[in-house]
Amino acid sequence: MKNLKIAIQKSGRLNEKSVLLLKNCGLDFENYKSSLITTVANFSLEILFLRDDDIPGYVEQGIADLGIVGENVIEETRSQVQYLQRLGFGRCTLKIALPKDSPVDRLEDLNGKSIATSYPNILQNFLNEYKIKADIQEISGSVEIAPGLGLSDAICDIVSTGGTLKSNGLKPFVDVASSEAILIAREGIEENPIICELLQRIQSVLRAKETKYVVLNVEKKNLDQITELLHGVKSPTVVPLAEEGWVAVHTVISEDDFWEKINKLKSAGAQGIVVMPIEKIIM
Ligand code: PRT
Ligand code: ZN
Repeated sequence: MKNLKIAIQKSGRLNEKSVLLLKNCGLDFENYKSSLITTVANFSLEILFLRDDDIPGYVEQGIADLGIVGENVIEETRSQVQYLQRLGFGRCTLKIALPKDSPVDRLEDLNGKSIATSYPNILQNFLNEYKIKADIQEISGSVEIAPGLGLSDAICDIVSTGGTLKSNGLKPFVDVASSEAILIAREGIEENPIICELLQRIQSVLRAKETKYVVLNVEKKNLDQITELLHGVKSPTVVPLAEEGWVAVHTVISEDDFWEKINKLKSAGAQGIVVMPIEKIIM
């Protein structure tokens, strides 16, 4: 059978986490910085290393079967691809930002103003939705310096920590879109058994990342209260301890409400709580 191809970013913000995700799925490959393509030794897959902007187009045209790329790039290129899985990294927000002393106060104040961006399509959709007529200045990089140069009244750019806006005398004004890395596939290929297998592995890695393995000791008289607080993969495993009247409880806790749950367990009498990372959860 012909190998499938997955396109990931060659270098940049998504490269390292894309490579790590695939390696955590048990795929054995060399991450050659210099080559465009590498073969996975133990899975029917080749990896293409590309500029992120090219990935949705390659997948749409079927040059690659799968891709890992930011939602912002997929939406901007308006590519017809399937969203297979949100991957939880590369999170950022596309925002309109203004110079600190800008008179713009409400969204309508953007009428007649110019906005510099590398995301003209997403921005145009947003402005259409709110019936705002602004002048979009498309520039390919360093968007944040446009207002200072007198090129525009505002910018629309990716923000993650907000540090870049701040150091350029800009303030966030409104969120246009949020984004994270997405596993995409070309239309009609989702049923392929190799893709199903890879997707299952990816989902088990993602599930494991969202959870922690917890072992704690508790006196038997407090066990009911503890098990009530825990709803793990199934019910918790309870093992007797050498000390009479005590048990060890093994369970899985989600990352979301982790500290809240740990504090409740402590209040309910849990002691010697050990927390461990989980590599994979196979359902
Ligand atoms: O070379 P190639 O074309 O492949 O990469 P690139 O330079 O176009 O993209 P890259 O590597 O910078 O980003 C890849 C993807 O990461 C983006 O498409 C987003 O989906 C996602 N991402 C997450 C970000 C950021 N966070 C981010 N902070 N992409 C860009 N930024 C930039 C932003 O443009 C701005 O200049 O970081 C600056 C703002 O960051 P803060 O932290 O100061 O707010
Ligand atoms: Zn790019």
